[in-house]
Amino acid sequence: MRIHLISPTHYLPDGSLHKTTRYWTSGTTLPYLKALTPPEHEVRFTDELMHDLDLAAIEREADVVGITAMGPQIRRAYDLADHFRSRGKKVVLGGTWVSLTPEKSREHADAVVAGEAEYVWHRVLADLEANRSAGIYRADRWHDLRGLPVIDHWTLPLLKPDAFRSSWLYRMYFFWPIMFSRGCPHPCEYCAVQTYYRRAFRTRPVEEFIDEVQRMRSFGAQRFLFLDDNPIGNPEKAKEMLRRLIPLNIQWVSQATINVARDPELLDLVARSGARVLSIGFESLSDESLSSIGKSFNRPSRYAEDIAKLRARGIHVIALVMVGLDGDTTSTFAATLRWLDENKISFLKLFTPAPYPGTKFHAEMQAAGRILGEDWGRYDYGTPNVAPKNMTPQEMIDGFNFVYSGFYSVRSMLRRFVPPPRKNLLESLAMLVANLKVNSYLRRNPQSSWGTIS
Ligand code: B12
Ligand code: SF4
Repeated sequence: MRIHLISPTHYLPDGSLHKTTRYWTSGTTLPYLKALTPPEHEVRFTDELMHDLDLAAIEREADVVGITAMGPQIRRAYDLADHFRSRGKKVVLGGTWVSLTPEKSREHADAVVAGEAEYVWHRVLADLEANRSAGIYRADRWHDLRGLPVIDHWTLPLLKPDAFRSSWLYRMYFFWPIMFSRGCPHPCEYCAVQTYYRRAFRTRPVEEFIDEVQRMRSFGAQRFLFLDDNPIGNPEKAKEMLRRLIPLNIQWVSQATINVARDPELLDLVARSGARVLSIGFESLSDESLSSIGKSFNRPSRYAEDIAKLRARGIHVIALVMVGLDGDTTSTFAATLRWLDENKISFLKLFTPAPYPGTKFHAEMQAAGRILGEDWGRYDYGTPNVAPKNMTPQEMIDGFNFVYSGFYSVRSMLRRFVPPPRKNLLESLAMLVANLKVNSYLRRNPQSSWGTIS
């Protein structure tokens, strides 16, 4: 069969499609699914974030259309699915959001893959080829992440191969995606990852991971993005991997929990293996807020010390912070901004709570009648989708804009970047440029709460 895989983009509030001409990394979902597809099928793919979909060509040439969706892409994914089905194509939906809402997704597709594709994709295709479908396909076990298919990295949908070969700046800008683990063992109640993987956490065999890094090094990859949600979920496995990474002399960025700073051996290995930037879900400075979302392990009283330890090793910290949680009041915003400045956070991503269906947080908010919006296309982290407890939704958005524009003001940048940390000066410069870009975006788009959406 001829298969066309699509990663849709999301709609902007005015109904247009969000597009970009350049991106600093790429997901691997589409080339990975292609590598997983039995060889008798022909596979093409399009990431709509950067490339326009040629609807007519897909209608003409494809037998099956496979669509992935994360976050607010889901609305566009359903629209595309309906479109292609109305043109007689067989449509399969999969990915993070689809896995949270398989029944709803089934209304828009001939087949739905809920969860990992490794054990079911070949069966879906065989069924569709035989003109049948079991509806929702869910593997009966998690994959052990051994012997994963090898992707063709030069086809990464958001990579510009020519720019990578010709431009020093682009080589600094682009982070090659790689994955060490899947899932996360923590219990945060709002988290899609926790719900999707049901808290199962697995790492790839270290040998296979290191082989992949070496393979990628051989074609010039130097800077890597770990796609992992929490690569230190099993600290001992992470240490084993990081020890092997040190001699490969790469630079990497990742998400991780703040626990990365609380284990001296782990922190030392993280720094020596080339970590440059870590995105850390602090979420809140309030113990009450953290306990309301099941993230008490964060312990705000230790944040300052933890961040100082990371910075002392030349690692920049991107803070992920939620606004309007149950322990927050309108005075929380000024305190948060002060804290971000004092701790010299390098970059900030703010989030209004998104009550993803299937999560415990969603169930609680629904039972309390606090869900404000069911338009999943607006689950973009900049829209009030949950009624806050101690403020109005408008106060939450005003507070969001206050923290966001305050953080990306020139005054705050001066406080946070002068003097820069002594190690990894070039990285500090790159972070400063990223701050300046958000500053300029905010001046052009006063509706800044949309600024955090990728
Ligand atoms: C890379 C990435 C991005 C990149 C690149 C995306 C791209 N277009 O290439 C960028 C930075 C742009 C991005 C943006 C966003 N992202 Co994102 N992203 C990821 C990340 C880190 C890795 C994705 C990946 O490549 N995984 C590797 C592949 C192999 O795994 P996979 O996608 O899960 O696919 C497997 C299965 O799910 C399944 N599958 C997936 N799709 C399909 C489709 C079909 C047809 C089939 C059969 C199977 C199938 O098969 C695969 C093999 O088992 C994930 C976290 C994660 N660990 O997965 C978050 C993640 C998916 N993103 C998330 C979110 C929220 C966002 C944003 C909304 C964030 C924001 N505020 O900006 C935006 C949304 C963008 C949009 N346009 O709407 C959430 C999704 C939550 C949810 N409920 O859906 C995740 C889970 C992160 C998180 N911790 O919450 N993202
Ligand atoms: S630590 Fe992060 S990835 Fe893990 S469950 Fe909590 S929010 Fe999700």
